[in-house]
Amino acid sequence: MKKTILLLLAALSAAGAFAAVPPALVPQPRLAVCDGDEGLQLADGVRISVPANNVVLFRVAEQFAQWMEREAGLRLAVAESDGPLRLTLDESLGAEAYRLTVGPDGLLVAGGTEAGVFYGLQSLRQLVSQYGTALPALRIEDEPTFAYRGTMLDCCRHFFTVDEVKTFIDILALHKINRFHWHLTDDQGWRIEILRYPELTRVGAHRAETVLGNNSAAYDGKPYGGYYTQRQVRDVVAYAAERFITVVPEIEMPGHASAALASYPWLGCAGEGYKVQTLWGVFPEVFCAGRDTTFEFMEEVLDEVIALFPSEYIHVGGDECPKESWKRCPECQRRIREEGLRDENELQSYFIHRIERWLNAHGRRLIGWDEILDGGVSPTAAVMSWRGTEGGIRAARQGNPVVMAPTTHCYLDYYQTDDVANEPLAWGGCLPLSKVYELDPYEGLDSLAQRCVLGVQANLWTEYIPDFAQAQYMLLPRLAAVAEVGWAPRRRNYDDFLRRMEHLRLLYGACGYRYAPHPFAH
Ligand code: TNX
Repeated sequence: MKKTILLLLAALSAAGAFAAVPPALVPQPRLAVCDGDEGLQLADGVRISVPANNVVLFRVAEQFAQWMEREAGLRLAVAESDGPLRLTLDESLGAEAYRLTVGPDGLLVAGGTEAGVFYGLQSLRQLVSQYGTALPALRIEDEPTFAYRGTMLDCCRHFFTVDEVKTFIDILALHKINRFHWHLTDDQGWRIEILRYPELTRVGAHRAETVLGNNSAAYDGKPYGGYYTQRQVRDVVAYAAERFITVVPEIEMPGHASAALASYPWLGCAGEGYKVQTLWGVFPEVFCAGRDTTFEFMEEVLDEVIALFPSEYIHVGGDECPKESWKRCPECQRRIREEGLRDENELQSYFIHRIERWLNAHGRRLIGWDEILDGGVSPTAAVMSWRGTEGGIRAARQGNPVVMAPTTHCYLDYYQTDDVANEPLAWGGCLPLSKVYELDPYEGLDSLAQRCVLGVQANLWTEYIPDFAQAQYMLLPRLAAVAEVGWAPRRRNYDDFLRRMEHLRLLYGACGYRYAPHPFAH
């Protein structure tokens, strides 16, 4: 047995040399120092030990062993007994905080909770990628600034399989992202099975064809569709939870509703003539805010949604809702009169408030895009600021929780260079890595309002992202910049970030992730 355990607590003569090379971690930890003493040689058979009876840490250790096998060709063993690579909990640390030490006594990852240990192991993956199996003596003390570090994937404009979604979640985990915002309903497709309303997926999950190019006049003539069964949704939610990621589902209302209306035309003001959209944009077909049947539908859908997703926050969209059909609809106008609303903006606000009351009564909180501010927002709704940070700033100043996700810094569907001719078609705009990195989620906020900033989020809309290879290309490496803004917003230096990214890109390669090469020295 001992023979196979080739642990060399070596007085690495090279330790001095290692000490000269500081750890290159992304996101940047609070403190990382090489001590210049004895380090640790990892080898096949080295044991990772976890506290007795902690099944969560046991599973985390097994995940880590799998990464090591894939990324470093190293076959570690997991045991409850003593091992040189120890995972442990330390209640004096914050919930997501960790301490990682390498020294002559071995390697210790201590976390405030299992999540902290998990983040420590993400750092360790990067250290092994940087130094190889001969780790120098070092000490890392780390903790994130923001509690919400999110990334959204739009699975409506283009559909991604469960395996692809899981790989997406793996990528988030590597970056210590802890929220996966899953965009599940939109004009071009309804992607989540709702048992009470089977037409949503029988009809709403499929479009007749898809527009070509940048909303040209030509279409591909190919039916396109897909959806996630509730069983698959549960599988994804569990997979994310094992990576300490909460899945925040988005069910869009009252706009971006074409696929739902095509499935159940009585949900719209006109009551007929709807289709799952085949081009991109904003459409006038929205949920009728006058009829109570719309709200009954929403509540029954949300009833199934909250049973699937343990997330405290449920995203209800709220963005880009044209009001023409409400202006023409007698039911909507009656609602405006009876509720004493001033106009259609207040009708949208009525819609969102009513849904928020339902969510709150069921133990959840509402989050929506910054349009939920129009016509008045409740004091408790969380606002995701996408049209710049202005909405977020306004909301934070009045005390609402805020997630910053402005197009200016967080829209990873935009081009990443201005050399558009040599890039795959993208939404437009140019958002290079350096610009993503500049986001300051606190800008414009005094210290009181800053406390309302829950965090930041990267958004990957997929109108022009037809497959998962391109999704990765758009996501990486820009996600790393968002991750660092969310983890370490106050200590940032772009040149140093790029230096550290040169190491992380190697790990992307080892994991088989595709990434855009532009920012790197080739
Ligand atoms: C705006 S961001 C949208 C999406 C589009 C995106 C394209 C938001 C709340 N709405 O529907 O896909 O722009 O960048």
